[in-house]
Amino acid sequence: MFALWYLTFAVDEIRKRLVWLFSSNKPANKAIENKPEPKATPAPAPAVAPTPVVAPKPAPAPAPASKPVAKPSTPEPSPPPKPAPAAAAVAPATPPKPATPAPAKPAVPATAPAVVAPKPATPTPAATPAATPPAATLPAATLPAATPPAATPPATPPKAAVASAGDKMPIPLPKSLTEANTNGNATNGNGVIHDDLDKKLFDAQLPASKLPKIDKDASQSFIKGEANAFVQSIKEAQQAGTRKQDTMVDAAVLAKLEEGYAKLAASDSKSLLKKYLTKAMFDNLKNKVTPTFKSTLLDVIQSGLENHDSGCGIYAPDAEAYGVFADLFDPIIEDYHGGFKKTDKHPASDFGDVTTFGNVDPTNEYVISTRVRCGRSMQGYPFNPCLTEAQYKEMESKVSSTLSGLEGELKGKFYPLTGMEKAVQQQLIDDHFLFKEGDRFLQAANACRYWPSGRGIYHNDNKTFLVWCNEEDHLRIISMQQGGDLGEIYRRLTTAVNEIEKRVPFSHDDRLGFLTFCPTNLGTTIRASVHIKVPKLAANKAKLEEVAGKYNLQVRGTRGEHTEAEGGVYDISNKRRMGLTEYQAVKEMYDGITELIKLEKSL
Ligand code: ADP
Ligand code: DAR
Repeated sequence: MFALWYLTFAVDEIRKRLVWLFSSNKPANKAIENKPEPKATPAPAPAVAPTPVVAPKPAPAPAPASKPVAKPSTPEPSPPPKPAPAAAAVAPATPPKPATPAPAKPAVPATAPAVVAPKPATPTPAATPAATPPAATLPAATLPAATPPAATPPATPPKAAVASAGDKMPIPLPKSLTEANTNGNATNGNGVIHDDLDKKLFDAQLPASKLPKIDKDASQSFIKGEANAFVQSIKEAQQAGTRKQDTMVDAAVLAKLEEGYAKLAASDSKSLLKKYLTKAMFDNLKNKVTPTFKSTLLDVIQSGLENHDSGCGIYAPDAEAYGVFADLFDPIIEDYHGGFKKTDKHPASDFGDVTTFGNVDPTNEYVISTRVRCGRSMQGYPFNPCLTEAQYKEMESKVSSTLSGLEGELKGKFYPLTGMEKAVQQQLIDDHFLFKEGDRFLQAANACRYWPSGRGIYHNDNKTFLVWCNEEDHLRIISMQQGGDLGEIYRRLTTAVNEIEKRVPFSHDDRLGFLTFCPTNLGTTIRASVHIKVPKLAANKAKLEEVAGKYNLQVRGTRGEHTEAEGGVYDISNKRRMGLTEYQAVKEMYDGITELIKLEKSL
């Protein structure tokens, strides 16, 4: 009789343990704060410990045989923990993300393009980053596809994951998972000391003579069955834990994503973002973060969510985003760059024979000015949304000192935007030498924080060679002059890029080429443009765009993207920058403009 009672009691105890151990009401891991709190250091992904299993409140020892106790009911699952406090809504001017250059490139699953996270070229003496958490706790984005992380909870789980006292598990864990505190009391894995009664119960032992005689065979098969069930439950917990690691995006970010996506879906936007971000893709990407800077899908698409008139609508907050969010970047890149597939590889840099280009308008009838620029990202630094004010200033200082070494026609001076007289600044903008301020697309992409800190322009005396610092890209290297002498302008640019690359290592990806903030500028990053008047062709803007499109040319307003032509002056340039060399991109512009001028003459 007693044996049956004890067996029932034992089964019930084990069942209770299993119920508690895997009840879903245990406290979840604290979601990683994506924004807006600045992170102290660009920690490698924080230790996302599996939900720590709180060591149990020792089960009451079976009462002495003489006093059968009432059958304990299955314990009520502990009350659901309070949801983690939602981070403040992501505001455009969110404070910085991590403070120091990205650490060495974290592993990225083979399926993603091997985007090279910028390697610190000369790493600044950063605060010692937190010890890299065991691989098993890195977010899924950097975990090899298969193995779920080990279920072994850390000896001292992070504070945020510590269950509250009310969640004490009523079932003793193996000793290995509990830690005795200094005064010898039994404690749970979080150092919570049981009260005295628990201790007495925990220490109470039945005398051997009182232990029930149990049918060995029955107990063996029972224990085997329970043990298998227990192991299965552990495996399920592991899978659940792995799944949880994908869910590392803050509730406020998710809410903003859902709201923005719904509005975009309902809009008549013609952006590439709307064209390619399907609901299924959105749901698949919305919980992902980049391993080093924990950039989210919101960081990638917020500009396009806020500006439905975007042409593209997305930016890469850091280099790893091109890999983590490749499902979205790849089709947009393919569409924008005229067919650069995710299996394609950008060719090696080749500026070709710079003497082959002449003047696109030798009689100076149509072309007012010609400009060739390329973008560069400095190794060791993420893109705008992840930069701190200190990094902006550090980069400005490096650019200024690097360029101060240039000689000959490239010799010039760096002019920080900070402190620049408004009249001087406006004149430079009006003369098309300096970038404009307040670009709403860049603002929505978090590219204008701390403005004007770290921003500036370098130029030679003639303003035919200029370098923008930290506008949209870390650097824009520009060669320009009045008239249509593309050959001279291109030669000057090529010389400048080669000179600067001797002094500054730039972020370059084996598949994507030179990395930039906007995917429309990847690869060669070259835009060769003319300011041109073609009044007959422009009489019908749609016709002008149609003809230009045949030559892979892009027609824009006088001040570039999203601006109108002033006095009939259009900015016409090569559209694609990937899947061809620098030389080929400029040739595409040279040939197309030559054809447009021929056509204008023929009308
Ligand atoms: P993005 O490609 O990032 O849109 P651009 O490199 O086209 O920016 O630079 C845009 C700025 O360069 C605008 O201020 C525009 O007026 C100026 N610009 C572009 N092409 C020319 C040109 N051929 N002559 C003079 N200014 C130009
Ligand atoms: N506002 C962005 C610009 C895309 C291309 N131009 C750049 N990167 N300067 C858009 O999506 O329209």
